[in-house]
Amino acid sequence: MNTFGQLLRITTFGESHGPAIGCVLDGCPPGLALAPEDFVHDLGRRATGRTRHTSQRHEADAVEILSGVYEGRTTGTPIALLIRNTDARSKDYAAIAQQFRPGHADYTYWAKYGHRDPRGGGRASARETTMRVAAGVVAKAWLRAHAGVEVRGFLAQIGSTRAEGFDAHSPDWSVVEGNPFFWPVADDVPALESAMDALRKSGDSVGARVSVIADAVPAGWGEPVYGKLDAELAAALMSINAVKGVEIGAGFDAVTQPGSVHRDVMRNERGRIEFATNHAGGIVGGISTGQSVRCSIAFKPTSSLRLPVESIDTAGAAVEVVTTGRHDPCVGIRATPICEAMVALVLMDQALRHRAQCGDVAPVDVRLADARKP
Ligand code: EPS
Repeated sequence: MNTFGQLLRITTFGESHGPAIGCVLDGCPPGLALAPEDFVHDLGRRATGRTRHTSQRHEADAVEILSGVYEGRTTGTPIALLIRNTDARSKDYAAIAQQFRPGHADYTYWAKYGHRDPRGGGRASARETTMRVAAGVVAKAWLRAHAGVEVRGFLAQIGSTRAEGFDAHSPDWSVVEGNPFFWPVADDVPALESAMDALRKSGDSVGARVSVIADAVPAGWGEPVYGKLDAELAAALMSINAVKGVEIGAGFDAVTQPGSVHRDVMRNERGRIEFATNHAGGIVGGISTGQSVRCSIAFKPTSSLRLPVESIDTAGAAVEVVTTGRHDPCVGIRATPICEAMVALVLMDQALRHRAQCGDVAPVDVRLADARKP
């Protein structure tokens, strides 16, 4: 299962220390403008080695478009993208090749396959997320051109520090993009930098929570039973390495909200449907409501630590594991563009499916607007 999506199918391939990583996107409609430069911004937001707060592996992450684009536009044939790995340091992994890092996929890959590439985490490495972001660039561009949809995210929490005192439904995106953490409150950034410096020196790691908002999603995207929009978002987001939880809208807070609070009251504002709140996260019955689609994603603390820990090796012998690779003290810090990409890919797939089934049916809000206008 290295492929997901239905009308838009994404396959990623490659290992962290192999010659290259890549993806194939099948099902993108023709005519979308696409050039290698379009990938630079989002890949740079995700990349290692751009600030002192992430892994210091330096990869250019330059995308080669191998197919599916002619004279700067997609042709409707599979889009193949490739990035060559240039800064792998495989000797860092020699000592732990037969050992299991607690909390890492080392053990489960070995238990399942018996034979694995341990260098840089192999296929279980965060390096794999590069191609999700590359594919997401295409989805974001199509969503913007097709429906004016914007998918953006921010970091809502690092460890026990929560972002507070800002509009979580509509953050100031220039603040989010203006610091190395995608943090929505500018005044907090100096303290976060100090905390991350101290954490890095300690050798330990923390988790984080990312929030993603997709604005201008029209009503009607999603499937009512199997293939619900929220179910597919949750599956796609849970497929990102290190993700341990996904919430849609109010998420687990819905447990304590009375129904009278949780329901998002609707009214007709001069022919347009408006909702007083968005506890549903823009999805009801598996189908988008026309409000912003909102989700939150929990990342566990990085499992590769230079702090020694007792474990076992592939022969079952007790060992002390020390990891010497170039690791992130908090993988969640550069996860915002990864989560945005997964949301965009799911939305584009659902948009294509909606168009395939209902493309010749007028949008409900237009009919309502016409019916209620004086
Ligand atoms: C990773 C381990 C490190 C990170 C890597 C993810 O690999 P290495 O030890 O080879 O530097 O640098 O992240 C990336 C290379 C990337 O592009 O995200 C891991 O175990 O997940």
